[in-house]
Amino acid sequence: MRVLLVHPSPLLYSEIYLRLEPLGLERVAAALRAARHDVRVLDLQIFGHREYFRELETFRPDAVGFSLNYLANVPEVVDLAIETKRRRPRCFVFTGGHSGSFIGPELLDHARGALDCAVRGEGEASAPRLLEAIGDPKLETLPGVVTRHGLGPAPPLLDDLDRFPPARELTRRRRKYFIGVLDPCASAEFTRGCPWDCSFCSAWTFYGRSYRKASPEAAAEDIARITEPNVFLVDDVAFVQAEHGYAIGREIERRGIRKAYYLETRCDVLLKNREVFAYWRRLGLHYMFLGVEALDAEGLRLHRKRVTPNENLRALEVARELGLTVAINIIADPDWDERRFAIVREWAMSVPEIVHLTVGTPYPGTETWMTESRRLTTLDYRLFDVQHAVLPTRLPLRRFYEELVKTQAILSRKHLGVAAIRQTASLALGLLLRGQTNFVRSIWKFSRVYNAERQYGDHQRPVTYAMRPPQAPGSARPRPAQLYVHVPSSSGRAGRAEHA
Ligand code: B12
Ligand code: SF4
Repeated sequence: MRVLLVHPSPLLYSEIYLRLEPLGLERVAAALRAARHDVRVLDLQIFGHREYFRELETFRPDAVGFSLNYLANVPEVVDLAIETKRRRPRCFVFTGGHSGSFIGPELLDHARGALDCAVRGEGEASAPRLLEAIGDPKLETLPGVVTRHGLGPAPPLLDDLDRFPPARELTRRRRKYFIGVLDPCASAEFTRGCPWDCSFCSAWTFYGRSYRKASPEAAAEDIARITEPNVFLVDDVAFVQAEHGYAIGREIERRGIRKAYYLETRCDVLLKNREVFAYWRRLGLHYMFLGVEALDAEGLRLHRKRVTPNENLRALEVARELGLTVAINIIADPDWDERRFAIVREWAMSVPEIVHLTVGTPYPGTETWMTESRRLTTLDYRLFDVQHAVLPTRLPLRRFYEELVKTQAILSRKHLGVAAIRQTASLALGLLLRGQTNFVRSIWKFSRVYNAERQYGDHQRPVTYAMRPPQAPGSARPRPAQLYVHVPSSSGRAGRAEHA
């Protein structure tokens, strides 16, 4: 069967700092190829819709699968599904991905028959089974498949993360993938899932709070196959198990691989496993993202981060001692007033780290989605991108955006401004000489993208597809299993028991 897998367009806000390869789609593509399908991947972060329609005509796919990791991409994907069915009525059209897994039935409603199904959870096992079942009523009862007849059983977890290494050869114009000065940059995955349970996050609910590891040999082999000099490790929390981090590192050393790495982890993990991060520093780790989220104990408690402000500060010190460039994230609550923004600005300017500010947003699949008692002020998917306020703001909305953008601009000037550029000038020049323009271009995009008037204006756009709001906002804390997409296997549970 000819299968076209499509990643939707980027959100402008994330494009400033990075653009990354669609690793999930590349893994699904590998599984479909193993089942002898003829697969192509099209990344609309790089190509336009015109290219998509050209693929429809020239490749003539029998099936098109869209990746829906992000809610903000829902309208685009629904529109593309409708147009695909109009042009190729016999083509089987489906979605998969993180956010899509939590809202399958509403996606099918929006598409009014143009989507044949939505796949919940990991795609490696489900997608081949799904394509095999096209035209057979048993499709409706497949694990992880949502059709207009309802939800099939919960999808099982992939038994072995080594099985389908990403089909990176299917993504074109790979020089477009970058994060900051890691330009160009590939992505890789060492582990999947997260043993913690933060209230605002759906990483743990998606994988049923399981935690799985690739074998050190397969992880190193995958890095060896990467041709780019830089690698973004997509693990939710890197090196939760120090031994696993060492084992991969030793395999990488044994193969003589030298790359620059970016990874994301928790402050308490960095404190506990400092030595493994020091080891990776020697292997090429340069940049680290730490989800600090809140500066005060009460904020951390509300997010259920299970760390203290003191641990967060100590972790920043450790990262500095290791010589890592660190970016951290703080969640701005829509309830913030001018004083709260000012406190964060002051703190952020007092530390050398890059500080990002995102807006607290209840997402389907998170605990907050059910427990948040404040009513959503919008049901526009496009505003669920952690850059817009979807809950009532204490300040008038326009003022809130002015404060947000002012804060982001001040924080960005720290690392994207002229003074900082001067420091990175030789680096930027080197990139330009190698024909890599992503980083340098990103510097100029900031004021075009972060603009209070524009963010406020985004709320006035007509809404074609409205989200289904939470059924009982402000309800009691749900049982974790009520939120899960995947029901963890016994090995997944073991991973959690050891490390939570
Ligand atoms: C890397 C990453 C990014 C990259 C995007 C890379 C890319 N082009 O795909 C960047 C940094 C740009 C990014 C940005 C954002 N991200 Co992000 N991101 C991740 C992260 C850490 C890893 C994704 C990944 O590669 N995983 C590994 C691959 C193998 O898994 P996967 O993509 O999920 O794919 C599997 C399944 O989903 C499924 N699947 C996926 N697509 C398809 C398609 C079909 C047809 C099928 C059948 C199956 C299928 O099968 C795959 C294999 O099992 C996840 C957390 C996570 N653990 O997933 C967060 C995550 C997805 N991001 C999140 C968010 C909120 C964002 C942002 C909105 C905010 C932000 N943090 O800046 C932005 C906006 C993104 C945008 N639209 O531009 C949230 C999503 C929350 C939600 N419910 O919507 C997550 C879960 C992080 C979190 N803990 O909250 N992100
Ligand atoms: S530790 Fe990170 S990935 Fe895990 S639940 Fe919390 S925010 Fe999500």
